[in-house]
Amino acid sequence: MTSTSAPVRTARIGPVAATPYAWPFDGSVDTAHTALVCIDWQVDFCGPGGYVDRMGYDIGLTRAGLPGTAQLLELARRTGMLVIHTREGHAPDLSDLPANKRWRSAQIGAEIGSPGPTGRILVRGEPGWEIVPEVAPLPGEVLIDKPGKGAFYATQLDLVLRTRGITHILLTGITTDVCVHTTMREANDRGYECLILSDCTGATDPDNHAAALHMVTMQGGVFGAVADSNSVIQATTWNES
Ligand code: C5J
Repeated sequence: MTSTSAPVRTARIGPVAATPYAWPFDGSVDTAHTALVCIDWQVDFCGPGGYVDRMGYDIGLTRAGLPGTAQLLELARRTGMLVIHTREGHAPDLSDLPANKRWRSAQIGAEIGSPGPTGRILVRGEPGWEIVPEVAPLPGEVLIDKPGKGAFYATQLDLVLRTRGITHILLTGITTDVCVHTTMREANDRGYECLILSDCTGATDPDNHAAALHMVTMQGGVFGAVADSNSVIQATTWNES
């Protein structure tokens, strides 16, 4: 049987103009070994009536990274990168919701599991848990459902990355200082070479966004490096076919 789908032409990324070093550390990487990880672009974190909105934070801040992420998604799909989307959420019976996480969310008036304008907050299958249309997954892209902040904890992410031969990771998503940072730290400890995209992320507090990016640049790039989406696009060149 012959396949009807044309093979995707791959490209190389790097060196990317990044801080504190030109990314990646090893000069460049084939897109076949690179994953674009899109973290928690869910209504609950950037849509009206969702969790972040219910806590009283400005969803304009968490939505700020959507155009840059859409731009990188287009690049990733065109050049054969592995595209991974994550979703934070809990089982409808809340059996995977730690009591302290539930209690804290109640303190700020947005108890996880309680009903609201976008369904039950942070519950799998509810409208608020879905990824927003601007960066929605395409059929065949990997979806990782996680109960916590880091995308490696209690998920199959590491297995998926290793099975697909991924060594380098581009990080987008929300929020910069919480789920994106936790995931970047987890990935870095596992040996993945990480780049966080400043214009493809956002936090509920602008100073926290800036501080989270700044932290990455310490110690020669303690968790990897920081760049923007245009720098990645400019540093991408097609492989000879
Ligand atoms: C938070 C996340 N902030 N996706 N989750 O609770 O960053």
